[in-house]
Amino acid sequence: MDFGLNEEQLAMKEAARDFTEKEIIPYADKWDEEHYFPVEVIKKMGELGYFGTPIPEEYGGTDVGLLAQTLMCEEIGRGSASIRVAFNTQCLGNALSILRYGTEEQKHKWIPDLISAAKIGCFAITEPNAGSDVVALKTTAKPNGDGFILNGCKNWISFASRADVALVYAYHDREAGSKGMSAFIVDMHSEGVSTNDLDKLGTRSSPTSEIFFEDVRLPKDALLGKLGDGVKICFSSLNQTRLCCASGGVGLAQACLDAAVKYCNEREQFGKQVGQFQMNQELIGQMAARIESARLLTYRAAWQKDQGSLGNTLEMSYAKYIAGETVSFCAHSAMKILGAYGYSTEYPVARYYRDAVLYQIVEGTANIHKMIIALDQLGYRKANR
Ligand code: GRA
Repeated sequence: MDFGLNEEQLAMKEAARDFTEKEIIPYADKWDEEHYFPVEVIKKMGELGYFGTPIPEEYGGTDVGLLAQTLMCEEIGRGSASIRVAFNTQCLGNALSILRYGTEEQKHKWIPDLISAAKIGCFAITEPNAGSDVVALKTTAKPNGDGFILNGCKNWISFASRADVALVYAYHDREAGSKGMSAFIVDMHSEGVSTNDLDKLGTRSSPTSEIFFEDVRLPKDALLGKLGDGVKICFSSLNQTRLCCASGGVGLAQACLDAAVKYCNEREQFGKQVGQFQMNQELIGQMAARIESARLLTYRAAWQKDQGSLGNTLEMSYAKYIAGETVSFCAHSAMKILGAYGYSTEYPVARYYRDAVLYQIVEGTANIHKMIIALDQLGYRKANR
């Protein structure tokens, strides 16, 4: 067992930390307050190669793996939970799925532009009546002549209103049950596509939208994989995007701990630093131990993927679940330690608190991950398949 990171991984983590300190942290509260989506920062990250680490060089990537990306995602997530989402929209939910299931033509057409962020991506699974229950989605892509006609409505889609391309899951044949679902690469500038931004508690500098598809004509080569591969592509893609969520959660939890430690060492009450009080020490001790557990689970899941186990749903659920619980605990603890300074919008802890909740909701809620784990433990359904 080797817990060390290699030089390349350490250098990438360091570079992302530096980028976060200079390009994100000084502005993140203002962006959040103004609901501003800093697409120029995402494009810079693309140019720096942040999104191409699991992608072979022939498609513009660096092929250094998913653990390297996880380390960078953690650092970016420490600065902004909103910008962290770009690892999913540019790489894990889109480029990586096209790499695994696309034709040579599709790979060359879409992957380089997604990982360089020349084109902004999004992936559209969720619908008003299909959240945890993915196969309940209603969007259809009916075969028509040489292509398909897409109709339906998606909900809670990150970056949709700014996206150039979307990976959309829809039924080509409703009668065929889960075998009737397919995945489509959709040009978001096509006629019949419209979006509407939704307001939300946190991650306010990352747009989240509804998408409406009204008789959108899709060419034959919009189909990713084979007809009927939608469920397989969707769940295997979610198994990669959950990595970004887990590492983003670890990063934000670390930001909460950093803010709490700084405050404990600065603030004095009753004649001593507040870090001297055991009730605060109890919180700091718990935060640090929980973050380290979540981090190790997340790195292990990433490492397994780099060894070829992209279907590690069980280990991914451990990591995503624990990271979500940890960041929520840490945000709440930081708020307790900072008191009014945490509650004030002048300091980032209020933003951390609002953003932290997201990690128990997206990419499979905490309950969904507990269910995946429990069904596996009980022997009812194996998680890794
Ligand atoms: O038997 P079958 O041939 O019909 O196949 C079923 C099942 O075997 C079918 O899907 C198959 N399947 C899988 N196949 C491969 C299920 N899980 C997997 C898998 N891991 N690999 C339909 O199954 P079902 O009966 O509907 O579901 P289930 O098997 O009971 O699984 C349910 C479950 C709850 C686990 C699943 O639906 C699930 O994971 N739901 C959570 C959905 C989710 O994570 N949504 C996230 C949306 S995207 C998002 O949050 C973006 C955020 C952006 C950001 O901030 O990062």
